[in-house]
Amino acid sequence: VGQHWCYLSQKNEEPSCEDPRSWHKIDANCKGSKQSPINIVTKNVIYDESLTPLYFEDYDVKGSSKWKIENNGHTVKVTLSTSPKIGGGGLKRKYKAVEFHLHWGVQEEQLYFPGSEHSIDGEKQAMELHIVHIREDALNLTDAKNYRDGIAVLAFFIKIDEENKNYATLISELDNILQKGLSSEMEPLPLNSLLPPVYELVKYYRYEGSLTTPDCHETVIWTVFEKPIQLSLLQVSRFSTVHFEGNNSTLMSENFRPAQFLNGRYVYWSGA
Ligand code: B30
Ligand code: ZN
Repeated sequence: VGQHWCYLSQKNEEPSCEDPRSWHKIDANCKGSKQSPINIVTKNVIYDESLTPLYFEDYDVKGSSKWKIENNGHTVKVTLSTSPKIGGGGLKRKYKAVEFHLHWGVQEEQLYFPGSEHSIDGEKQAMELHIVHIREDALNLTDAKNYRDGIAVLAFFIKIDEENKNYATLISELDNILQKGLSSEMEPLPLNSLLPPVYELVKYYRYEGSLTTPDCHETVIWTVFEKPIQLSLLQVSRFSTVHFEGNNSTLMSENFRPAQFLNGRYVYWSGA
């Protein structure tokens, strides 16, 4: 069995790594029947009136302890120092946010090839932000995996549009984590400052899936919001200045898993 997993964009540099087509060799979960991400086909979604607006608790609180931003070799990940919470929206319990990270595409000349993980009617967006939440009573992600309803990820599309000044601090930190294993302490932000305004978050899709990287753990409660976050092309392109490995390695780009089969699952929609 190969030693570690990678994205397709890393194969040139590391021909022996396991790309998404062979992640099942790393962990059999990855060939399960409830995998993520998926392409959401809007004509097939089921309107569900129980999918009321989520509530966001302490998402507006700027903690006093620093956030840890790191390059872990497959994404840029920020570990939170406070525990903003979500509930409602058809969730049967409260969940606390532990980290967020992003997935993105690649820029060639003035063109940006989208790198979101989820897509809607086959359309991908430039990037995707994942806020990873675990059950309130779970100690960490590993502990949360012991429960069938242990993990809830909020997914936000990022679309190229106007500059978003609320991302300036985060993006300026990228210079400190250009190589795998590097991390930096950053000034915390209110989490909601990175998201569209809450009244724009009433329309979302809900389905049961998995983590999108090995171990591809099922089950994860996915919430995919319709309203995208907006960043400028310059801001989006800054994420690809970090490397997958060392200084001379491939630039981190196209760090997404392709869409997985639905295998009879339903996707629910909160409605207009
Ligand atoms: S995602 O939101 O489905 N993309 C993990 C969390 C969320 C997603 C995928 C994976 C996760 O925490 N995985 C296990 C831990 N990772 C740790 C890490 O931060 O770096 C271990 C690993 O992959 O094997 Cu790399
Ligand atoms: Zn993710």
